[in-house]
Amino acid sequence: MLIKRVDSDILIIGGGMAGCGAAYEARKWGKNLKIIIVEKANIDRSGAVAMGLSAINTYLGMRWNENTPEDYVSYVRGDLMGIIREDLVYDIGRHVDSSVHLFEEWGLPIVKSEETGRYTREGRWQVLIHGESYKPIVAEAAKKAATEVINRVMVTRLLKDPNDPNRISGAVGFDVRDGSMYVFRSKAVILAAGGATHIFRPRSVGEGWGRTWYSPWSSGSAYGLAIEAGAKMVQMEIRLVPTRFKDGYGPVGAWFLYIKSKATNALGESYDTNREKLRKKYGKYADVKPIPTCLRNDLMLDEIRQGKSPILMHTEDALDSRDKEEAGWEDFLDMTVSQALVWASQNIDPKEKPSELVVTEPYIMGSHAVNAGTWVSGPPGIAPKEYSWGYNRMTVIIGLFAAGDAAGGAAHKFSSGSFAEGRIAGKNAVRYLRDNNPKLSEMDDEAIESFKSEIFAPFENYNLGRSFITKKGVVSPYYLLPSQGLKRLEKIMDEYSAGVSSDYTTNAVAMRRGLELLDMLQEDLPLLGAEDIHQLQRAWELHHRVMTAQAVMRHTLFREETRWPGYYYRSDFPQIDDMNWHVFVVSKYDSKSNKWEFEKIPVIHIIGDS
Ligand code: SFD
Ligand code: AMP
Repeated sequence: MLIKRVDSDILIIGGGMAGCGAAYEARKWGKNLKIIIVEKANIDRSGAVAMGLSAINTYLGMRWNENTPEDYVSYVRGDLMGIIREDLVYDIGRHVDSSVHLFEEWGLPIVKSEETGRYTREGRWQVLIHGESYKPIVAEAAKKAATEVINRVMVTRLLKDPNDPNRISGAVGFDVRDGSMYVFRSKAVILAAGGATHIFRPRSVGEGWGRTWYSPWSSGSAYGLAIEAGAKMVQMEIRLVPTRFKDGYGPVGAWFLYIKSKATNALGESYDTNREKLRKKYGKYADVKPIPTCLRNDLMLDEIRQGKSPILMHTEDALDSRDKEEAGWEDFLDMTVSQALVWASQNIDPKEKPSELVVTEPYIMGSHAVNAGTWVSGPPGIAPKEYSWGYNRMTVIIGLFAAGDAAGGAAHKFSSGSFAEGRIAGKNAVRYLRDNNPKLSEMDDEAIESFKSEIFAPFENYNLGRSFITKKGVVSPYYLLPSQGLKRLEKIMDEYSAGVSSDYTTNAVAMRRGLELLDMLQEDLPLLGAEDIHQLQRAWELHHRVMTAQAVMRHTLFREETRWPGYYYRSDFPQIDDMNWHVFVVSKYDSKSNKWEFEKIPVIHIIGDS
């Protein structure tokens, strides 16, 4: 077994949008630092932007006086039903435009008006791009900035200083191609390992099981790693349930905002702007503009519950020009090719026929219309003292920073905001190193040996148990295969934590039972078996997903209200309860005692309505 040791000043875990931003900015401020990116795939096409995107969803347009950071905070606060870290959102708002300008400088084609020279707006916050190659373009800059990009290495665990259990000291993982072990020692670590899919059972079944809207390789590592290290987590109860084109999971933003396509129920009635209906149930939240994403779902779910499905997107009425037709196809060919394939394979010409819409299974993320993730310190001068204990974007673990999906509290970052937040984390990691001059921690051979046994235990289990297998090598009384564990996880979350099959609804009794089952699954994780390195990666992805799911279910149980109707409902607390729950739910897991602690932290409004 080859053990590779890598020491660095800054270790960036995950080379997606946030990780690339972190490397770029850390290099700018730390010219001589050793900056390593460790990425489980290949940075050129890794993460949620791997396939490309057709829009940049967060661009304020400050140089043309289109929006201010205050406007942006007001928008994000409205969409999240009031629960955001305004300091973090403001910070992204004031920095995001410059990141988009960098992308353009690096070669990303942004669609522009020939008359004004301005970027063409998809909507108030979004600009259109020809973005099939978005990720390779951004990766190029990160590769130039980093001392080294170590591709195909999955991080399994964060390490802390043996003499200071609240200080980060590195990470361990393994090469997903040759199986060697990696031991990283680093003075600072930036966690940028993306969001989580396949926590909940997807709508897709059978051979399409892997098909989800958010990338299937977003395996919750950012959350699993942080939770096990003892970081505080916030908003893990909120889950993104986006409206999508059925089966191909094509996004709807460009269709609603740019192409101006309309959706109706099966009877041809429009339903998605009915504020009166919302007002009766959710009071003042019905008047937020635009209607919050979760409430748009609520309206759609209402139609479906009344038997008025399918919900139809009337592309046939909207594609009335060559420009719109091209934009419609490019939307999918740039970022969700599967939807174009659904059209081709099902003989759907969008100029002729409407397409079905659905609300998807839930995803755990920190960058779309939700804000799950680590609880991070805010920007000096803006963050109130309750949100400020250290360097900007540092978690409660000293020297551990987070950005993108990994960092909680700030929603609507999308690709550009995640990159911008990575830059903020990168700059502040350099500042932390300069101010504190931390040393690399000692690591003895015994410790490395024990991490090695932990990482490769699924091989051991497989080799010991394989002679007892039944059913053509699939079922063993001595081990659990990763896909079996994943199906178990998805079923538990789907049925007990408000997934699709429980109509996005749960209650305390259901969740307590769900937690019993989740604990049993967790007890079984040391028995995972892996026949090869690929399965070893699946085993560790499952491990991180289960930790993520623990946080999701426990947070959902703790928040006794229905804050985001349309994302999930608590049947035992069906109302929005501002008196008691206009707060953040923050958790901390202690891996030694296997105990979770919860606290309520106030939501402090620092930016007025614009
Ligand atoms: O409209 C480990 N997103 C969109 N953003 C936009 O700006 N415009 C759009 O049009 C967008 N749309 C969209 C989007 C995503 C997807 C999948 C589709 C459509 C189909 C959202 C953005 O993509 C998203 O907000 C950012 O990418 C988030 O950035 P970040 O850095 O937080 O996550 P990442 O890019 O997925 O990167 C994570 C990286 O970590 C790696 N990794 N590496 C080592 N060890 C481990 N254990 C690891 N675990 C993970 C990953 O491989 C990855 O590289 S629309 O539909 O919303
Ligand atoms: P989506 O394609 O659903 O991921 O959305 C892309 C962008 O458009 C995001 O910024 C969404 O918040 C926004 N968006 C999508 N649908 C609507 C809508 N009906 N009204 C307002 N904004 C929307």
